[in-house]
Amino acid sequence: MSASIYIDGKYFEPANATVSVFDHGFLYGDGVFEGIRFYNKRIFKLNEHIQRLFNSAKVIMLEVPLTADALSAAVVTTVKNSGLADGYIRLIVSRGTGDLGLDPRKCKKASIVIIPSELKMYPKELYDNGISLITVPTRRNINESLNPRIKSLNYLNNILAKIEAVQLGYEEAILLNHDGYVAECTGDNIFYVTGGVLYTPASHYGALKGITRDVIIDLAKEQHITVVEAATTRYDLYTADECFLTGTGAEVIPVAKIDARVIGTGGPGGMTRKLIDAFKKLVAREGVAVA
Ligand code: PXG
Repeated sequence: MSASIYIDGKYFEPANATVSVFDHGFLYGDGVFEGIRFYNKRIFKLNEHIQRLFNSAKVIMLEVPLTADALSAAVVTTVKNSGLADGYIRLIVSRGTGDLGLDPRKCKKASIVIIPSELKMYPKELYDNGISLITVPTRRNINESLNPRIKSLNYLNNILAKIEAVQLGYEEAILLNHDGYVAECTGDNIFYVTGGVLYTPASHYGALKGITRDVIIDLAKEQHITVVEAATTRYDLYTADECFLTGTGAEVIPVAKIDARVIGTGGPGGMTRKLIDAFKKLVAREGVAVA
């Protein structure tokens, strides 16, 4: 790959794209990030990702050293420089370089990193036949300690859940919140269909307000499907007719089994297929052009 990783206004070859060991993103997970996709040289929902990044930064009292417009322009230029037509971008704002103490006042300026990369997805077989999920012991962070709506660099909660799922032989985990309601998966939101109605856990139950989630809600409404952001129990998932996950990485992936219960027919259901179809059409035509 050519020189293509953006760090604080300069571009670096991947091998030379390094940050300080005193960066508080590294020392403490003190920062925020976004994962963004581009399709055919169009960056999907760029403005929404930038807005969510600024919201995350605001909540952790981190000043982003560029305006939203300048940051968007940097993302566009980085994608352009990469030469990739389809791919994935990791946009990171860390508290910046400080000292070994956790006091963020030592970090004089936040640091911005933009990494373009090739697409990465689950294996095709899972899109065709559905993924199997397992509920894991690790609970989602409570809103009052680290609100899951903040897309922070501190992903240990999700990583522990991922480790637990992988050790049990599963690719993805369901995290419950502190009260035992379904929150989301480690890097995806969850939807389910019962009686023709589309449900997803409301974000205050411990879910990131996913951008793909918002897109699916809008696409469903366009198709006159009733969408309910609900309190969700595992019972609701086990007895659903259909279930699928959404996320920038996974896009839309059908769920076949949850905790060894077959969901509906065990393969992608009719509403899931229709929404995947509509999603594919949308990403092909929408997005901020890179050209
Ligand atoms: N929940 C969590 C906890 C996430 O991190 C989503 C839901 C889906 O949100 P979007 O806005 O993407 O529809 C996410 C985001 C990756 C990767 O590399 C993906 C995410 C986070 C970190 C890494 O696949 N997904």
